[in-house]
Amino acid sequence: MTTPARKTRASASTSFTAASETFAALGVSVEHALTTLAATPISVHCWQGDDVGGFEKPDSTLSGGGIQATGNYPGKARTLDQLRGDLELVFKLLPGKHRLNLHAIYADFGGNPVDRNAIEPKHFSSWLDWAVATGLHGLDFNPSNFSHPLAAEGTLSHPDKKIREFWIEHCVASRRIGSWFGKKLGTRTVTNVWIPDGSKDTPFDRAAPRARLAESLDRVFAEKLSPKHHLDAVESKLFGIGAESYTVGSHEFYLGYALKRGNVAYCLDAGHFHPTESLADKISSVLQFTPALLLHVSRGVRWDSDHVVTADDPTRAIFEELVRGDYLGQTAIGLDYFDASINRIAAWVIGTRAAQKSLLAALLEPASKLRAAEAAGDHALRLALFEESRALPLGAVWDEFCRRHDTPAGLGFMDEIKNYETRVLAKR
Ligand code: RNT
Ligand code: ZN
Repeated sequence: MTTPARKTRASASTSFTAASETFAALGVSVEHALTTLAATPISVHCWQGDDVGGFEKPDSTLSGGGIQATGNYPGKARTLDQLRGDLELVFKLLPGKHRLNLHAIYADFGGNPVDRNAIEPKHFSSWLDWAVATGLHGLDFNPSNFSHPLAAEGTLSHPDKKIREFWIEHCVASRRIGSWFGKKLGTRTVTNVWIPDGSKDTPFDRAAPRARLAESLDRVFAEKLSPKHHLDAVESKLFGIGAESYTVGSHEFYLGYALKRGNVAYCLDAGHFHPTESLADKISSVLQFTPALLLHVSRGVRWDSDHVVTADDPTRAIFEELVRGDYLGQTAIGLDYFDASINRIAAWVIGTRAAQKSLLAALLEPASKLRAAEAAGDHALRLALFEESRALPLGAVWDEFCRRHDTPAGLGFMDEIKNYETRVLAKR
C-alpha cells in the first residue's frame, strides 16, 4: 500500500503552546490528557467496511436482526483481503494504538466453510496474524446471531430446543475464539453477546422467552475462561425494526443478568434506548454495581440508525462521564455504526477520530474548578465554566496529538482517503 508522504511538522506549533498555557491556567494538564488519550484504545468495528455482510459466502448480506445499513456507496469490501486493506488505511489514519472488533461472520474458512456452531480459532488465525502484523492493540469478538436461516424467528430464546442449542453452541465457540485472541495477543478480549430476538407485535407471553434466554446464557457462560485474557459482555436493546413491541434481551433483563453473574460486563449501545434518554447518565449507575462496562458508541437519528459517530453533545457527555467518574479502567470502548451512504473508510476514520476527540475534550475539562464550584454550591460558576469550556482550544491539542502519533492533523486524512478511493475503491 503506498500513500503520499505525510506532511507532519517536526515540532509542536505555537498554537499548541498557547493552548497548553490556557488549559494550565484552568488547572488542566495537557500532557496528562495526551498520555491518557494515547493509553485508551478504541475497538474499531470491522463491520463498517462491508455493511455488516461478512464473508461466509460470496455476496453475503445483512438480513434480519432489526438492524440495517442504508446506502450503496461504491467500493464496499467484498473479500477479507479487501476489508483488511481498507482497515490498514483506517488504522494508519487514527492516532494511537487501537483494537479491531470482529464478528463471527468474518471467519476465514480458506475454502472449507463450517456452520456457525462449528467455528474454531483456526478460522480466525489469519486475523490474528494480521492483527500482529498491523500492530494492533488487540482483537475483540462477537458471535453473529443474525443473517442466518436459523435466526429468522429468534436465537437463544427460541421455543425450539434444537434451534436454541445451535445458537448456544455458536456462542460457546465464539467465547473460545475470543479468549484465544486474548491469550495470543496478550490483551484482554471482550466477547459481546447480542441477539435480535423479539417481536413485531404485542406478544401474549413476555416471560417464557426471557426465561429461556436466561437458561441459554447460563449454558453459554458455563465454561470458565481466564479473566486475564477474556471478558464476556451482554448487550441490551429496547427495540429494532420488526421488533418494535418486544425485545427479549431488554435493558432490565441484561442488567439483571450481568449483576447475577458478577463477572459479565454490561454493554450499553448509544442507539438502544428511547431517543431522549441519555446513555451518559446510565454509566455511573451501572458501574456502582457491575465490575465492567462495554460501550457501543453509536449515533441514532430518530431510531437506532447507527449513523457515523460525531463529537456531538451526547457523545461528549459519554466520555465526560468516563473521565469524571474515573471509569476508563473499567470500560471497554467500542464503536457500532454502519453507514453505507458515504465512503466507508471515511465513515470509519471520522467516527473513530470523533470518539477520540470527545475523549480528549473530556480529559481537558477544568475538572478541579468544576468540582470546587459544585461543592461550594456555586452553580452560576459551574455553568460559566461549562460554557467557557466549549470555546477552549481543543483543536490545537488534538492536532498535536495527531502530530506526535505521525497521523495527519486537520483534514489531511481525507486526502489519503480520496487518493485510496481513486486507486483502489473505484476499481472494485
Ligand atoms: C444491534 C447491536 C449489535 C450490532 C453489531 C453488528 O442492535 O447494536 O451490537 O450492531 O453486533
Ligand atoms: Zn451494538
